[in-house]
Amino acid sequence: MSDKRRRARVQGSWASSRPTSAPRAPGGAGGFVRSTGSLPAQSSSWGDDRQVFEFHAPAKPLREVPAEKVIEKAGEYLISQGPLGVSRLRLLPGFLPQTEADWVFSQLLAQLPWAQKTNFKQGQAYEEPRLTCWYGELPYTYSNSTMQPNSQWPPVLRDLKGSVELVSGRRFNSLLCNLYRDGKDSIAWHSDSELSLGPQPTIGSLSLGDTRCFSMRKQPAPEENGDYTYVERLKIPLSHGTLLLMEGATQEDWQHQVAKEYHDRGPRINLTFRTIYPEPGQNQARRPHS
Ligand SMILES: O=C(O)CCC(=O)C(=O)O
Repeated sequence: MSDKRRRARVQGSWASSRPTSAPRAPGGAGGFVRSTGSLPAQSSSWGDDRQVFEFHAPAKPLREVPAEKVIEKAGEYLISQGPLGVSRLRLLPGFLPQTEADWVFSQLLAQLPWAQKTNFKQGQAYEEPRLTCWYGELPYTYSNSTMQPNSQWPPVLRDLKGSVELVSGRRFNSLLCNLYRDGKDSIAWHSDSELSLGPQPTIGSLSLGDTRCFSMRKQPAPEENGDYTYVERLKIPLSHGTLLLMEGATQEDWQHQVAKEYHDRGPRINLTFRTIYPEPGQNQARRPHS
């Protein structure tokens, strides 16, 4: 029986039985059962037919949907450990002090060559629900559409790359910039796992502008057949000037998104520093983003 059906039976599992043989809820699950046992004489104004309810713990624990965890304090977080190794996040709120973050945000908003990229899914074109631009010596392909090489790094982006390299201990050669114009702009569930990023990439993600919620969900085990119902979930509010480093097996073992919101949000820029490797032949995105 499926979990959803078992839960449904537990909720409706009333049964009556004699108190001498311990009654059980049907299906081996827990619940209240009705019995026709006698009550102590002083409280039995209704006679022997008065019903009592007893709780019986489930024989087998029900499967819970794990509660979403919120990460908002500065620190290093080992979010999982599996056959591919450890998945690790490092969160640094205030990585850029407020006045510097304000200045960088206004410069980038006004000066970067923001454009709406067209992606393709099963041969159908669709516009990304955000604006982007790309810096790096190599092209970057995802969702069957390629961002062309662009080596014209503005000095402010070169400086930021240097600062993120210092704190992460990694070198980056590329940068994907995202502009969420308002709360309706978003990025769908995906992982940064294109072949061109190599195995276990470190991604340095710097946020500027309005706070948006960065959500993560664990990849389900193979026996779940792609069902994300019971996977672990994390929520990380990314505020102005915050740096998030994703390291180790995070891209293999987790997905992330920034969902659309239904209340007003101001513009937000996200800079994701990456290292891209040349690929033999065509770059292929393994998982699409929209
Ligand atoms: O905007 C963000 O925080 C996430 C961006 C992202 O997931 C990506 O560029 O792959």
